[in-house]
Amino acid sequence: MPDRLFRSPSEAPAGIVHLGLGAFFRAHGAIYLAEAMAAGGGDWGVTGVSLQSPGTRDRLRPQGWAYQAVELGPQGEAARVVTVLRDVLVAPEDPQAVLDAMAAAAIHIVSLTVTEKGYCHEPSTGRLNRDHPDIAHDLAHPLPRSAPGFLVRALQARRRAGLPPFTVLCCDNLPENGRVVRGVVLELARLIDPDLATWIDVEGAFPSTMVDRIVPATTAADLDRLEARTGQRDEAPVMHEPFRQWVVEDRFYGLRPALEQVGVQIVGDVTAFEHMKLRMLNGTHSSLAYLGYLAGHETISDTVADPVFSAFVQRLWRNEIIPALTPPPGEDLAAYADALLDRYRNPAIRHRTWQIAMDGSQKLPQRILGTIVEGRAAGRDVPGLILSVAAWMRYASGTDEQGGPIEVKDPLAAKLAAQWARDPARTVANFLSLGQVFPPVLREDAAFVRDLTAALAGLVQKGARAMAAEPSDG
Ligand code: CS2
Repeated sequence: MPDRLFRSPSEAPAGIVHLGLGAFFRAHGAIYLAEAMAAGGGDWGVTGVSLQSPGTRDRLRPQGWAYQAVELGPQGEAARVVTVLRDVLVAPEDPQAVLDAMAAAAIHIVSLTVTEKGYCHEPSTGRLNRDHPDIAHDLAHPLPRSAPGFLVRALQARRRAGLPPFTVLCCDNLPENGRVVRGVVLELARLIDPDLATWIDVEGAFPSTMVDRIVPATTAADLDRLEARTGQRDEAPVMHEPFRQWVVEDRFYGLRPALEQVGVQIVGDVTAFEHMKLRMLNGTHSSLAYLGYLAGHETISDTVADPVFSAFVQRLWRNEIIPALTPPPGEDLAAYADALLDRYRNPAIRHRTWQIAMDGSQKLPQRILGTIVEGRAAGRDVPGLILSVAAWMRYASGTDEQGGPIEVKDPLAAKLAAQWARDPARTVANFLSLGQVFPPVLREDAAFVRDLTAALAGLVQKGARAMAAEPSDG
């Protein structure tokens, strides 16, 4: 038996609680924090919290919370051991322990990667969804289940103890993510304790951030390959591309790590960076995920290795997405698009189209629909984005182009499948009636409805690859 990876955990107290201890945070924020501590000092160790299952905690505990982050470059891989975690808690097992950790005086920041659906908001409006079962639970019980519930109850405990609030640092792919989380926290707090809501409104700090690194799910083959190379067994490594970016608004309550010393861009307003990244990266990721999956491609790199799809995504950037964006300071959007295509092509990153296709109902509004609304208002054609929306509908029907089943993961999966009808016009009308996803302006846009119906009919008749080909190739 090979040795198990192990490092003795540091005794220094944590300064950060992180909600949602998935692979993304462990391959991105955690590494920046480790580097910021090495560069600028401070007690910025992290207490990680899993909001759902104990798997990550159980794999990390025998390793003293250490794990490897493996950079997958086109020329080979390089691993480093990350030791920034001080403890890992599993919220459903002991929600009080999570609240106690968040309410500790040493905690200055609570960061989050709980995915889009973790905010329990309506994606089309950003408002708290009061009918969400976890929100209904959190309104009725002092020990929460949802991320907004933990934030509100922990802030309540701090206020009662005479402590300042922590900075809430949202690291999910939502536009103006600090504003979104602030909105749902204030809405929930108002329903629980209006004085608390006023205190959070005045004192709370919710900087917005843009986060970027492609982190495909770790596979069993990754564990075995790493063990063969290092001679040590790590049950919880994370895989990531070389590229990384983190842009953070300088609006913290009190202390923060020396992030600017390790390449984090600290800015006054992150909005232009967020739009660039969400629409150019995540938007095309979703397009390629639905179309690529339907065309039989397993990963993004397989999809863009097909010239039809690499030409398709370049047309999307050039004709439909870039014209609607304001470049952030210092960014050249055409160069950003070229760099994205290189990142997508990295053959070492096996990022499954199925993984990215998950939770489309929560992702489409900010990734694709906003660009369509703005494009149409400016009189621009957006055929590739419309095809992407049709591909999402086709995917969400739960049946692939060969008639086989698709395992659709989405909080609205059952509802989405029920919208599918034989007639494309009916299917489109049904989907557009989902107010959580589609803004009224698109439902009322007759030309959009017509083009979307034609795209869907084309997908059903000719398939995704033929539809993604340029009209003259088709
Ligand atoms: C992806 C993102 O899974 C997805 O939906 O689009 O996780 C993407 O890889 C990251 O945002 C890259 O920073």
